[in-house]
Amino acid sequence: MAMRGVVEQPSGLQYAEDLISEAEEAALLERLAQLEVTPLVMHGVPSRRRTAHFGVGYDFDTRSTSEVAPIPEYLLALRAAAARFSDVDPRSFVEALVSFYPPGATISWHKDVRAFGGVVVGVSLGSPCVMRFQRTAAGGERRVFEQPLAPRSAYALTGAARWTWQHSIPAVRADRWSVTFRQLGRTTAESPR
Ligand SMILES: O=C(O)CCC(=O)C(=O)O
Repeated sequence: MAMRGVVEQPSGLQYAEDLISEAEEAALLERLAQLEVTPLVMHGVPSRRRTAHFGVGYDFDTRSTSEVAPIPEYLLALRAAAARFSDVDPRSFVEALVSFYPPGATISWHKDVRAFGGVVVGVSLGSPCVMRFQRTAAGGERRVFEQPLAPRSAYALTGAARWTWQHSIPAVRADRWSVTFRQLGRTTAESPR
């Protein structure tokens, strides 16, 4: 279903296809298939999307970060590629979040929490999907944007795309994985206030 609102490209959203090769994607998917991913339980209802956190975890109840299992070796080359793409030091990506979306799984409208830094990079594996963006402009008008995410592509959220726009992913049709890399704290001049 088409989104209602005035279409506007979010400032600070970058997107590139073919961040990795098909062979690299296949090798990663093989590793990820062995990973234990767990649903988020909200109000007693488990989400279809399942995740595994590395490096840094986030507790939505206490709104705090914690140290969790280190980023595994097999994700380090992907982290380096994500860092080259977004022009940051790979070591600044202290969190890697692996998300698995079986058919029908979504992620609802949100902004990434402020505990994380000014550059978020997501890499898509498996089936394609669409990432939706929305913000309310002065005067209350809704601004919207849709970014198709191809397998092996990367997106970066910086500036307004990171701090002002919300994003979501409507139900995927077939298995999709994403690996998102985040920094900790206020790492860019673009962060708010
Ligand atoms: O799967 C994705 O690429 C989006 C993930 C996301 O929005 C999040 O983890 O906050």
